Amino acid sequence: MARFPVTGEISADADALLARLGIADDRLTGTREAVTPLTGEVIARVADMDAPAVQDAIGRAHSAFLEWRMVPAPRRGELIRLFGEELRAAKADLAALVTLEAGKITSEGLGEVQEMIDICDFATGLSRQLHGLTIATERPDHRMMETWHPMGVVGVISAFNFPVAVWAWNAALALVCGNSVVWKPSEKTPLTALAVDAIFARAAVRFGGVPEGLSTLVLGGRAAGEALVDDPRVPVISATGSSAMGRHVGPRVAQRFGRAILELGGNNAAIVCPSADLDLTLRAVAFAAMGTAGQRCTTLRRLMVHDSVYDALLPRLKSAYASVSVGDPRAEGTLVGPLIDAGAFEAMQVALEAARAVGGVVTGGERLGAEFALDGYYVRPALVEMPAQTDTVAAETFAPILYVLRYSDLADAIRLNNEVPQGLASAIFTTDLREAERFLSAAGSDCGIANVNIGPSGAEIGGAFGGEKETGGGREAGSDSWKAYMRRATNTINYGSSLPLAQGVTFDV
Ligand code: UN1
Repeated sequence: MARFPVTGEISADADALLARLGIADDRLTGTREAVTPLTGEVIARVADMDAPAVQDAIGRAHSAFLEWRMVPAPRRGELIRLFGEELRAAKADLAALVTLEAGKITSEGLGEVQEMIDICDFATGLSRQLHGLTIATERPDHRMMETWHPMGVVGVISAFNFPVAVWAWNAALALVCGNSVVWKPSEKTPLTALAVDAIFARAAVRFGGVPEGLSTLVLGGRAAGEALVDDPRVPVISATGSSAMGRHVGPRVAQRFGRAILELGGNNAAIVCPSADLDLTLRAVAFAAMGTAGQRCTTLRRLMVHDSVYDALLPRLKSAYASVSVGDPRAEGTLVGPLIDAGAFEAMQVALEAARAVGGVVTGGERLGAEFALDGYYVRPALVEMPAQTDTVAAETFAPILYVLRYSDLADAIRLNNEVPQGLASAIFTTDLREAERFLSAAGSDCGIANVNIGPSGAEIGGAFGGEKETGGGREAGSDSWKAYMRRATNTINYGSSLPLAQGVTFDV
């Protein structure tokens, strides 16, 4: 039996958590309301920063960078190692706050904090591996090499749905690379950001102190974000959010020749082939499409099912949708918590209506539990059988809607996979080697993430994370994503006493 939180029951829990996480009282005053999606009640108030205050923070971050860049990288790694330790100690409380502020179920809240810990471990090791190449030169008595240097202040703009992990992917790498960080979190999730700021401060004390302003938090709305995006003292802006947001941020950063790392919308698909293991497929689809209440950028939004397995898979999928437990994300057994707010619920209803208007057959999608949590938006995830990939299917709606399409030829399914504006994550379910390899080939999925027999969401941090087209092209987290936070200098050294010029040019004065 699903349980829904009752309006009024969250505030006391939230107060205790905020105190345990060490957020100073003076940071919990102001006019911006921090709202829990569990019930819609206000659980705290915080202060917005205006543009001059953001500029001041950037000035301090810039000064911090000038010192920090001279600290040896492995020593910088030690700060991140300590931060990882502090995160381990605070894991349960921070995860509980993620649940209260973003509505994630307990296991996913814990997973999000684990993702922060993982990137800290990765970045600590990386701090001893910021390698450049040594390159063969064409000139005698010369040596050529490359050196990687920090960029400066890295601005991080993050979204509500991963309120702390996305910052951590960026900040852990940026800091070991020798940069300072200014973080503008979503205005929907200021409390988790304040908690992380307090946890980081504890690591900084154990480290023996860090330059003032090395990692700063700027709370606020659009004005605060724009002040960060437009400031020439911020050479790198890493922004996670909608493609609409990226369309503003990208050109503004480019205008001043800054570097943007964009991680924007996804409209992720999976293809279910005739040979697919349907038990495994069902579980993978359920997590990828309904997990995080459909509010991951990697959420599975489109499912292309081969004609030959459609009738075997669809009824099972429908019963999983009908029975998945929706409700209080803190309660054991709940798999789907609330949407972030009324706006998300309305966008979901608009998309479902548009799908119906073009022949989509919708199951689910209705609001649940409104009699308990007046302003908590709980929905039954929606499964929509679509006759074709219409405009509604091609748009990302940040809600648990899975559009299902039939296909008969793999070439068509791959075409559908690619025929949307976004290019983040994708998957194929098959036990046929040829199909799997074709999907992963240059003529296969055009996404930054392409998986076999795993859903499109839930990537681990060891790989580079991001995607193409309207997803923005940025890469974060593992592999060599660190290079985006550094500048490369090519160094040529002449240790001889003549001056041979490259390309055989002579210039004798
Ligand atoms: C996001 O939704 O912005 O791959 C990030 C995943 C997570 C990260 C999602 N590791 O689903």
